[in-house]
Amino acid sequence: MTNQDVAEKLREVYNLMQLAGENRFRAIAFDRAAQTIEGLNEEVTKRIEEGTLTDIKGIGKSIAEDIKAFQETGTMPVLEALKEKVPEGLIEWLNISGLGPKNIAKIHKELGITEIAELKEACQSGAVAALPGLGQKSADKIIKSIKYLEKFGERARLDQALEIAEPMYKFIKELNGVQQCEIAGSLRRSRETIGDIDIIVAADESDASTIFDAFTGHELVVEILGRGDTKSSVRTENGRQVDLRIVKPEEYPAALMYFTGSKEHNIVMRQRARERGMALNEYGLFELNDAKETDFDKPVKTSSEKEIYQKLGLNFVPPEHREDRGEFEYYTEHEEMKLVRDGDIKGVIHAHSTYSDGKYSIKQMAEACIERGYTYLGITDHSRTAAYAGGLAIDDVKRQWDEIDELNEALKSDGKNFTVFRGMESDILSDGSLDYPDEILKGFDFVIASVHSGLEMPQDKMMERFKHAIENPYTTMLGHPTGRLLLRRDGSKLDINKIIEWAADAGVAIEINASPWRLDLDWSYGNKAKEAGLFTSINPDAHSTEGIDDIRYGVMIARKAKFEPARVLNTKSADEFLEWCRERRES
Ligand code: DGT
Ligand code: CA
Ligand code: CA
Ligand code: ZN
Repeated sequence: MTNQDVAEKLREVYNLMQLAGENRFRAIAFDRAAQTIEGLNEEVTKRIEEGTLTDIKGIGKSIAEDIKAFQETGTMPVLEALKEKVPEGLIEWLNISGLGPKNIAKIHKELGITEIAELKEACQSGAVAALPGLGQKSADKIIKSIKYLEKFGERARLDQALEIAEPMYKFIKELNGVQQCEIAGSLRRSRETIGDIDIIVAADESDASTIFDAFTGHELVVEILGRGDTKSSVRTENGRQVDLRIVKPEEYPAALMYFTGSKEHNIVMRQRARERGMALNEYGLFELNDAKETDFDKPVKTSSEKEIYQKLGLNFVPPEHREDRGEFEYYTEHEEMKLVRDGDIKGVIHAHSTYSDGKYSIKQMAEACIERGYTYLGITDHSRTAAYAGGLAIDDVKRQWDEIDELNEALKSDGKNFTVFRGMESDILSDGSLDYPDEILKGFDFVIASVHSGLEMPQDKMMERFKHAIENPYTTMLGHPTGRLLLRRDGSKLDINKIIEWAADAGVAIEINASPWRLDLDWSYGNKAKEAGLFTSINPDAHSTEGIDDIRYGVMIARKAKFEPARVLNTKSADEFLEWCRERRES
């Protein structure tokens, strides 16, 4: 039973409770508990053994019992009871944008249907429109949302979201009447996947209408989903939804904070305001009246997010850290956290060439790195077992080493300050060993050890496998630890907290694979990594020259995971990087 398993179960309870129309606050408690368990720096099973489950904030006695029951029986009584009430198919309806749990329950009860396909039919036949409180407009909206779901799925990868958000943001920022503008929501928080894109604008009311006209008329917009006085939503070419909100200039700081989220962060912020005799909402910070209600006539003047934080006893919390994962403790005491930035990255580690499944030669990859201002490249083609990806036989490895040596000579005589390192992305074989004999491994400057097959092994086997790989003195870092592909395939079952401990103890780094498909190591292990002193390397896993630019997504995730430049290997100079790899091997 992993923390992820527990969190998923609790979230299932949350979803079913909403559909069953149970008390909202009771339902939310399960969602909060799921979130807490996901963020735990140790295994929940250990807490059960020690009997300290209820010491965790947000885990009350009753949810603790549910978790224990799950461990013992594989399910929870509360879940079983809900399953009697709510058919499974309905849960998927929650993904239909604009259809809330109340209406889902109503449609299900009145029409006796449970599948999305049935819902679509019922909308088309007029059955949904005939229900009290719904109507033709709602039915049409539901159909549109279902079609959208069928085509694009519910969430986007970071690259897909940025591809729309960045041009939109640049466009809106320059419009007449726009005084301030920022991307908010999950994208501002650098989440690994994005539901919809939220943009906030500060403008005078008299300018709102022309700003909305320009927004809905943008060339990327294919459909206008809604338009009001303060909010407008559109669907764009690649299927993503963008919400634009226009607020009064004085409301902007609070609105930006509110719509940046996360929901969990906002809940704590509102609580902190209450404790200090104030109220915080999307319109601003206000004093309370004698009846302890928000006094909208008495705003507490704040002109930036930073000032709101200060009024609530905190230093500025960077958007990446607004997840209720320890930021309140940290930013009470500290002015800031030193976080890695794009400009800190000096070298490109983890790149493939035509030797295995890359599109370009080593020389072309090196030139692309030089163009981008980097000073070294660690070429890491696949190892021999990865035959499907053109893994290198020992002869190929030796040929590649010669080519790298020659290339370095040529670079030097051209007066270029650039080094290519002999790297390898070695498969971790099923028993945890690396893919070449020691005398070959010895010849690499560094080795990334990754699992590419047998990702589905049971957790205990998988853990043994990783343990073995970490113990190997030639392993410099682990590659994409879970092997997940975002929105497509779950990763291996692993106790990542334990792997972080082992790796940090052994002086092995764990990469943040910067491909927007992976973003693995996941940011949510940032607290654990920091506590353990784990090193990372922000690696594009580039299979082409353009792939090198994925580093930016990795930097976003590394910041969210609280990595300072000193714990990121490729912020080092080429010499320092090599030195670090050697020390690890010799220790
Ligand atoms: P997403 O779009 O699913 O990737 O995630 P977000 O975080 O962008 O969520 P979204 O677009 O639904 O809402 C944007 C922000 O607005 C969210 O992070 C926090 C705030 N917000 C929205 N609904 C609520 C709510 O019911 N309660 C609170 N406290 N905040 C909310
Ligand atoms: Ca959003
Ligand atoms: Ca939104
Ligand atoms: Zn790779």
